[in-house]
Amino acid sequence: MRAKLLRDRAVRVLDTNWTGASTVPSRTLYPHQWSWDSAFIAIGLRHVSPPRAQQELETLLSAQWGDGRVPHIVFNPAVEPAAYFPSPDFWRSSTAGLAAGAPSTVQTSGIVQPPVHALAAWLVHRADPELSRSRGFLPRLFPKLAAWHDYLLRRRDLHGAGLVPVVHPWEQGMDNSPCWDAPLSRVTPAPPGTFRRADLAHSAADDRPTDTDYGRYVRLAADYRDGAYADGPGEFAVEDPSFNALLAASEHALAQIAAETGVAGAAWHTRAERLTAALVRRLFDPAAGMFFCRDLRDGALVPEFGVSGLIPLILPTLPREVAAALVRTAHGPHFGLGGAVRLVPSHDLRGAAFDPRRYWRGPAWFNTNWLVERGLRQHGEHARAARLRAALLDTAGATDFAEYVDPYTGAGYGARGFGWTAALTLDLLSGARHEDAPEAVPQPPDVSSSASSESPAQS
Ligand code: 2M8
Repeated sequence: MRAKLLRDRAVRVLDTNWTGASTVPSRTLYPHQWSWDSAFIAIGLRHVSPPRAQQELETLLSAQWGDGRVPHIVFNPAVEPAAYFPSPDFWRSSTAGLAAGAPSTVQTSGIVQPPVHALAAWLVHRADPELSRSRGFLPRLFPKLAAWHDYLLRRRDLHGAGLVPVVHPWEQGMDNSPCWDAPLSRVTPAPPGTFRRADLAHSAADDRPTDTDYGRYVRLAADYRDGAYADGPGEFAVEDPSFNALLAASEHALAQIAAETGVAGAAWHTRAERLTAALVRRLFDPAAGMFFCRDLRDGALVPEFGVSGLIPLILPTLPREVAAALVRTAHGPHFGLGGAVRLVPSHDLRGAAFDPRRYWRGPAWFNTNWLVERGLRQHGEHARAARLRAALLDTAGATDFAEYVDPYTGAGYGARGFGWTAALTLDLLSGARHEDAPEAVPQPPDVSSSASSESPAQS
């Protein structure tokens, strides 16, 4: 009965946030369509309305740029520009993004977010394969998803190291993480009077990034825009474990999507394996038992324990000792899972920068916890996964689907009625999700060679 009530409440949140073609993360703080939010939202929506889950992804991908990038925000023209900053007149996608193939019919941002979409598309398909086939869902999405991954692997991997760097903290999604402090400190902030934040109208300043950091976000985005969104060496370039792990997981999903549409999928599995190998080679620190970010400006690892470093656990063929180390780290003093905390914090409990309520500097988020839960199941840690699942469901219900929570007390912060919190609650509640239990994929013949950005479609 409690589960039924929680489900009904989560469905209501998604109904409230539905605009007719997609779902906003929050009616107040985030009144447009966000890229990785929509992927997580589709993963939950599939249990309630597979057609809407399909439409969620289709709407996002209809705003894809000609060069393959999927923008991090698709703006709703019916929303007042002042409701969110940076607004369309900051990004100027249809003019500044012309050379990169930005659409002319819709306004978008020009940066990206983590590529969770192929994974979401595959899970949405699995929820109702008949409907999916009758609508030609995967055949229509497949070329777009393939172009999206090709953009990341070909245009972004400027160093040929086999991983995709992010060029703005907003691209990685954990915007204010202490992992960005050192690489961001080199960026000269845009002067305070040159932009007007909209976020502080809806949340406490103490919970949000500082004005100086906001000035740096604005500077980086404006420079990228003023260079016509061309990818080249910029002031900020960081290889991040979570972004690349999600790409690898989505490459595995793309292999399955390819096979479903009648195309041999092995090449995408191979590319996923190369990403997995590059992640371990470049970002795993065996002594720390943790993945760290690598700052490409100085080439050094950033030794901060952010939750991003636990996300590679979702990868099916992570070496056994690496997966075991991550499970230990998640349950050790830095993250406290199974002990001091209810949910995995976004940052090191012992770190100097830890703050249990400031945005991405300590609070627990539901999407990252959902990924850790999935990773624990992936590597056979079912009892631990079940405990985390129970804590997620309790906390989502008790906080009215908060955007994020204090990892110790579970007190809710940020927006309420938050899209992915409600959606992932639905996913965790659904018995059917176990049909989608992560599976080991066949080991491709050669995973040892260095990464290649060659498109499987062309090989
Ligand atoms: C937050 O990011 C936006 C910028 O993209 C913001 O702070 O205004 C992040 O939590 C991000 O991961 C999320 O996708 C977005 C919308 O929920 O909000």
